[in-house]
Amino acid sequence: MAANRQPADYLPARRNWLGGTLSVAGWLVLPLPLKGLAATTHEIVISSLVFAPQQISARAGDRVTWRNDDIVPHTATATDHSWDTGIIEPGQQITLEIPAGAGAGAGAGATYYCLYHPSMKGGFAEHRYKPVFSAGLF
Ligand SMILES: [Cu+2]
Repeated sequence: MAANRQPADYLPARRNWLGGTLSVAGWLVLPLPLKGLAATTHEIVISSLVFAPQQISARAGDRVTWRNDDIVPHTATATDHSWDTGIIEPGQQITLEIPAGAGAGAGAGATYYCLYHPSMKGGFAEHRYKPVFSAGLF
């Protein structure tokens, strides 16, 4: 005759099993979204009066480096003048950070140009985070 088991007889075992599963799931699953949110540094090379790549897909918290391989100075200046790298001398590079709280938007701040050579243009495609580059120089 089977024992007349009460719910309390197997409840603790069940709780342990669930607890163990949640604990393992926490280890396996939690780091993945965090890894996906890791900040990226995007490098833009300026050469022959061209920003390359011309469009980048950046997110809030990312860093953007402009490296000037030309023999003349350049800038990366927001079309709406909301941010600016300042003058990037030949052979120099400047890195700016998009603040973690920067909002997404397709505003004029998502495109930029060179103050000295206005035909040089670049922008932030896809996510189109308006890069509110403050004084984040590195
Ligand atoms: Cu220029």
